[in-house]
Amino acid sequence: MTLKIGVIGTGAIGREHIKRITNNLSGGKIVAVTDVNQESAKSAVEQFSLDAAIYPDDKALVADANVDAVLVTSWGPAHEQSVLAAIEAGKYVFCEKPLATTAEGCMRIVEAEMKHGKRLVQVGFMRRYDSGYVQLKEAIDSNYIGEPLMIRCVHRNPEVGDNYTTDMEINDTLVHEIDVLHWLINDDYKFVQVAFPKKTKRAAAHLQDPQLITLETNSGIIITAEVFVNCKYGYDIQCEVIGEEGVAYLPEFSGIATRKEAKFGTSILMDWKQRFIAAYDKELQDFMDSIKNTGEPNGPTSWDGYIAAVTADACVKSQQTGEKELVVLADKPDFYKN
Ligand code: NAI
Ligand code: NAD
Ligand code: ISE
Repeated sequence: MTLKIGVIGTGAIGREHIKRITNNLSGGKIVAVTDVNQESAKSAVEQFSLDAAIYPDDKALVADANVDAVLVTSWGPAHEQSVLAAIEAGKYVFCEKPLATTAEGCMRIVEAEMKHGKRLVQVGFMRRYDSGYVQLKEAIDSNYIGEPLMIRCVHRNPEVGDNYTTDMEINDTLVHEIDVLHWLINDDYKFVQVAFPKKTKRAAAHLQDPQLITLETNSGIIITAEVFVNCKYGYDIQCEVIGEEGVAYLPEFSGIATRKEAKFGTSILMDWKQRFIAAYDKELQDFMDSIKNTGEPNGPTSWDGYIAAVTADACVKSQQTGEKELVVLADKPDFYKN
């Protein structure tokens, strides 16, 4: 069975996903596209020589009987409407993060999915498919480093555009750590606090960069996460889990090492597209395979999207108050318990 996919949002990651589904993965075919910028939708069809219908908006695309599943890769504030339309039509959805930009929006999606009666939605938290994070999880789950006590992580981008704002350091960037870390340690967040260190001269006037976020879990694990999106030198993701019996590190992205002109070195990537390329492949392959084999997607759920949104909201509140803020989650419905 080939899963026939409609794409909503043919920008940067929309095209990356179209390319991998069309050229690298098996079991899926792009049959429809839309973008608020219709020229972008047309040019994506041309760029990848797709045999795909071009629709004026998400509703028309979702209504196409030929579309089995929807890939939502528009900008964050547009996600909720497209995901709800797909659930209403009983279609599968792979939605890039964030699931919705508010906790209330995520809850509306959770409720719509539960009303539908089976899982339809997978959220694009691809780090859970990255082999480095999978190895870290194995080290924790097998008790190799004992009880985790603290985690230190770093999320650095070389630069961002002018439309990137202070809250996006949380909603757009830290959101990956928010998701992958609670999965890694199987714990939920209780308190968060955001501090603003000295600002880099490279950040736009309106942007507070870097930021230092502290997350405290129910069991008392303390996580410190640095987000620095104008670090200039590269795309750098680090994670160190300090346990009672030892310490585990996320592997560095491996490239060749060189010795030249009295220096020994390896390169650092510049682009998120490359750093998690294998994880993006795996998450989408898993989405298509699990629908084919079990009738439901298997990856991060709408509930994971909700947890990320509630935690991000508390961080954004702390950006404004400077205080430690409580993370208040609703009780997890049985529907999302494995
Ligand atoms: P982008 O700005 O390159 O592309 C977004 C596209 O969506 C644009 O073509 C825009 O015209 C279109 N669009 C916006 N609103 C729309 C609507 N209502 N209906 C249809 N099309 C609409 O953005 P980019 O970088 O591709 O990001 C898209 C999404 O992917 C974001 O949610 C972002 O957070 C996520 N993302 C995830 C990454 C990951 O590592 N998982 C990496 C990069 C982006
Ligand atoms: P982008 O701006 O390059 O592309 C977004 C596209 O969506 C644009 O073409 C825009 O015209 C279109 N669009 C916006 N609103 C729309 C709507 N209502 N209907 C249809 N099209 C609409 O952005 P991007 O970098 O591709 O990011 C897109 C999404 O992917 C974001 O949610 C982002 O957070 C996510 N993202 C995830 C990762 C990741 O590592 N998982 C990386 C990058 C982006
Ligand atoms: C982008 O949207 C992503 O998801 C990338 O993974 C992240 O590193 C970047 O900061 C975001 O803007």
